[in-house]
Amino acid sequence: MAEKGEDVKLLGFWASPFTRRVEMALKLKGVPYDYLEQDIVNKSPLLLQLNPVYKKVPVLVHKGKHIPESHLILEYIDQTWKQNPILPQDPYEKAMALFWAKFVDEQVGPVGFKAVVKAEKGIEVAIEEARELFTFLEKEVTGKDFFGGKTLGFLDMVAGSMIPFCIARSWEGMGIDMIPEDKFPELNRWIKNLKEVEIVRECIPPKEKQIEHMKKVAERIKSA
Ligand SMILES: N[C@@H](CCC(=O)N[C@@H](CS)C(=O)NCC(=O)O)C(=O)O
Repeated sequence: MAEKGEDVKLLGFWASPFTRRVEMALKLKGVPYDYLEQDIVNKSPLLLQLNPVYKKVPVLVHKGKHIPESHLILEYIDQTWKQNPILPQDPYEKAMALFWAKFVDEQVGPVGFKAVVKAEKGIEVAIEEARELFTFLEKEVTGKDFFGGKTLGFLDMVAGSMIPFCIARSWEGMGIDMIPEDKFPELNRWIKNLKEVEIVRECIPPKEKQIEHMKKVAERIKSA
């Protein structure tokens, strides 16, 4: 079990899905930690020192060792504190959880958010392209409470922090229902299940504040 004096620090940013998922994992494991909110525009010397390669949050610091990149941090947390496992024990299941997590961050994030905001081929095309990606996830979660099965796991943390509690809020700000219930009943059921998990609710940003934040991010993407 996690004990006092674990000496865990998390450098993060309140609206960052990459940070939110790490907080979910720490809370699920019951690991006490100090949270150090970062300015991701004017980066602190500490952030630059701990993540000199990418200069991004999150960074986890444990007993003086620092780990960047949210997927690696989640794996580190899972291997360091064994209670409430978040990655599947079965090697194939684990590989697939990592595969879909990569898909969420590398495809759903850029196509579902940046391409929709830019809408270079028109908004309808952008929405359709994003929805094509959701059909993969719809299939993956069919018949399960969570991607991880009966309980919240690695892929739920990655996809949950990114999709319903980050980019969906920007679509809502644009008046788009990107994951309508009639097209994606399983994903909608999963989102409802996520909202019932206390540690998820504790880790997600305040909705209105995030919608405002995502509008500003969208403006920056449009004018880039
Ligand atoms: N692949 C990274 C992505 C982290 C990331 O993009 N963090 C953003 C905040 S949401 C950041 O720090 N951005 C600062 C920058 O791009 O300079 C991870 O999984 O941790």
